[in-house]
Amino acid sequence: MRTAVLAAVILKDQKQKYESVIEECRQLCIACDTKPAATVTQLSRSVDPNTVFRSGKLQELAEAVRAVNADVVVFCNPLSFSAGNRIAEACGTAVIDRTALILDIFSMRARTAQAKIQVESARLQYALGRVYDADEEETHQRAGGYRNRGAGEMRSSVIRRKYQNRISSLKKQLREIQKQNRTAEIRRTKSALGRAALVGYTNSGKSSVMNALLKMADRHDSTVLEKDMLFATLDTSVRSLSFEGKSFLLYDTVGFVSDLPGELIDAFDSTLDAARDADLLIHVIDASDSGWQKKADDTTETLKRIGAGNIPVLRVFNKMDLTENREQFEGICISALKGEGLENLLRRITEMLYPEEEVIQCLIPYDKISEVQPYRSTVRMTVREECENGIRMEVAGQAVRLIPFHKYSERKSNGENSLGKV
Ligand SMILES: Nc1nc2c(ncn2[C@@H]2O[C@H](COP(=O)(O)OP(=O)(O)OP(=O)(O)O)[C@@H](O)[C@H]2O)c(=O)[nH]1
Ligand SMILES: [Mg+2]
Repeated sequence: MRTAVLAAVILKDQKQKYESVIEECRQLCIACDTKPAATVTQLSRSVDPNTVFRSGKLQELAEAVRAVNADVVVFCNPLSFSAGNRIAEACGTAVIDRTALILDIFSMRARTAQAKIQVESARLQYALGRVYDADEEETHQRAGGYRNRGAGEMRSSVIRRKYQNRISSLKKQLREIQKQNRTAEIRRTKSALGRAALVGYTNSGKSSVMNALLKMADRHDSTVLEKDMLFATLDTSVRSLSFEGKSFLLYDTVGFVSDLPGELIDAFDSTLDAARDADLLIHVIDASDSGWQKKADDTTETLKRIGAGNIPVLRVFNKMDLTENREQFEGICISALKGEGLENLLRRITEMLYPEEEVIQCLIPYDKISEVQPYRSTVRMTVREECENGIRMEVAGQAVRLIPFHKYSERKSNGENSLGKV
């Protein structure tokens, strides 16, 4: 495990915000297998462009590095390439900023081919930005009569080209993977199931909500990873669920953080499709977090940034077991851990996905199955059992779409809880 010293310049007019920013950086370190052993902060009116900290503080930072024998300094403020280098020189250790830390976490967690490609691409974008940074610095230093292109400039243009070529090749590979995913996606779309995506700040409990709903439907074997750690989920998972005969697809997605690095948003574009293509976004908020409002606002902002700003949103306040006054929360209140409020959540999801829909129970004789097959794209058929006279199924859809099924109808849905596997 690495040992780190956390560092931050706290701007005087943003004093309140910084406590939670530093705490989040601490959590990011832990998620990155790095022990934050000391913190050095400076209250200032502005950030020094050369060394971020003013000189006295830089000395203090170097001493803290020696005292805890740190492997790395993690800056909560963004660092330019040259400032990073100067601080590294003064402290005699590696120096990274929050973006690099987040990239490290994503690198560690990436498991699927798609995630690995996305992370490499994000890393290269970040590195490319720093090469441009370095170029600018060099140009500055040479200002005043230096006419020949320096060796440094030649070297950086070779590096730039190398990075750019690699990024293009990775993008090509991603498009291939996307094409394959699309085929599976088209199959799902044909089944006319509504799609709901769990979105929200990292660690708010999205995966836990998915699991709680799966467990409620006796689907213990298809749960996803939930963990008290930032960015536990990197890859999108999808499961089918059903409530009172209305089936839908539920997507678990990667969590957001404030000031999510642009490189990551670009690189994870295809992973974010799950949110962009959803019919409904279930915005999971950690109600026990005193800073939930700001995190919820930042999530809403990020959803706009990725092009999912116009999709209907259902706000879900999770971890209600850890909090008291419910009155302040406008939305569905649940506890994924205790299994509270889940039926209410499912009802609201299906109401929002399928307004004005009806469900009928049908018994379709085996020799009539091919007759109803063409309607698969306009209604949702959920097989309940195969019996002697045919297949018993629930058929859901707009009233007019159900007309061809009336002749096979056994009874109207009684509205009982009919959780089950699709
Ligand atoms: N007390 C309490 N803890 C919860 C509840 N829901 C989730 N948690 C805990 O919160 C932590 C994060 O849960 P996850 O479901 O992994 O959160 P996530 O939003 O999927 O996080 P990322 O995938 O990292 O973005 C875990 O330790 C959960 O056990 C809840 O209702 N009550
Ligand atoms: Mg998760």
